[in-house]
Amino acid sequence: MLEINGLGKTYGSGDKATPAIGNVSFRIEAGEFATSDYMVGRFSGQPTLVAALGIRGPEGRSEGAIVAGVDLQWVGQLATTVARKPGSMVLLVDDLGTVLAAQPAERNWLGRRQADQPLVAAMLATPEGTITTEGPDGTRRIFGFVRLSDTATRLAVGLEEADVLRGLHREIESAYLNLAFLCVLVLFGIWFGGDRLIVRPVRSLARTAARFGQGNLTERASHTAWAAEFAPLAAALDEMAQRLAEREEELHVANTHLEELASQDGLSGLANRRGFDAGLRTEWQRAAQLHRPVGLLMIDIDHFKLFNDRYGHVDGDACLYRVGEVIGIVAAHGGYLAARYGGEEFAVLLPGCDAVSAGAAAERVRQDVATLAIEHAAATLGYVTVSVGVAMLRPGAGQSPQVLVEAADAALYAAKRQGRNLVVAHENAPMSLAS
Ligand code: GH3
Ligand code: MG
Ligand code: MG
Repeated sequence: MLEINGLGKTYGSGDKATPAIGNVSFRIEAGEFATSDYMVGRFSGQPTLVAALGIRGPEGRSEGAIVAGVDLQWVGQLATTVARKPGSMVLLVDDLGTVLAAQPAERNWLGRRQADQPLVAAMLATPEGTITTEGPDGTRRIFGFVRLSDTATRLAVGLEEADVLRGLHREIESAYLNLAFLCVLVLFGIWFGGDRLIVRPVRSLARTAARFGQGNLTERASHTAWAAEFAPLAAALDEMAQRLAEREEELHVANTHLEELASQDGLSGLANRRGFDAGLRTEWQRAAQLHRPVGLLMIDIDHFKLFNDRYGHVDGDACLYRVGEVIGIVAAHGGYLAARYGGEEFAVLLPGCDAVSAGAAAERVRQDVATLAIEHAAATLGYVTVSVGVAMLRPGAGQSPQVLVEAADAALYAAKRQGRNLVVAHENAPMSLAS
């Protein structure tokens, strides 16, 4: 054990005596190192520490000590450097809680033991840590502290809490602003991308599909350049349009065929009553517009009931067919419309025909049927004949084509009354006909 007597105080390992400025003494073993409390140098007036190291002699006994005064001014300068930030504080305390240095300098703390202060107590309690508390100037700061290695001193650096929080708030605000900007950017991207890449193509395809629906089947969706995702849809639409167009064509052909069938007489192959009525309506209107007459022949087989009774219905049908054939040939020759009006009665519509031509066609029919010489034993002449009524009318305003039919019927009735196998013109038909 080595005792160094200085100015009345003794320091050594385990010695916790309160230091008195100007008085220092150490009691240390050889090889031991000890430091004094904070003092203010008598001559320099600067904060000072005294450090001592026990020296071991050749026989292992304590023989002396190295004692040195440590000028703590550098600590103050270091603190000044660290504490350049406005509102910050640097504090250096020894292991007894004595404030060795403080920046800014706090006279009421400097050189005094402040072990009871929350900050100093925390610095003494653990080798390093943080604490938010009030410093000697009453300002709340966030302190970080650490025990300096190989010494008993602790250094604390504090930043003004309000300042730190202000900075934090600024950073949080800035982070929120960045986030909001990013969100706007992403939303804009989604809107722009969604509109360009999805909404517009879908609308365009919908328009094309709508045009298909309106019957415009010649359009093709694939004529537009589509994104890869929409190309199959466009191709499918085109295929659908193609199929629809084909179906429409088939339907049109079928309808035309049906229309023809619906207007044709199955036995004679001539137009049936429906076809005749439609032709008559059309020709009647055209004649009204062109101010020209329409001619009509009504042809009826004479004594056909007797024919059926004698030769049977099948032969009756065959007779109807042959008579119809003759009428068809005469009509085709003049560009007229021949029809089976009903039963054994035929009609020939003669649009834009003059009286002479109408009379000639009627006579031709009568003669050609007679020339067929179809046996009809029950008839006066012994073969099949027809009677023909001829009418020719110029459509009056609002006049129905039925008047033409009635006129031709009346002429036919007259031919029957006058003995059959005759051509008779209606009284309004201005023509002279052989009877
Ligand atoms: P008229 O000289 O006055 O015309 O005497 P008609 O016997 O020819 O006239 P009527 O009206 O008395 O008889 C018409 C006959 O035509 C009755 C019917 O048996 C026959 N007939 C009508 N349609 C057909 C048919 O499609 N096939 C057959 N075989 N006969 C039919
Ligand atoms: Mg008849
Ligand atoms: Mg008859």
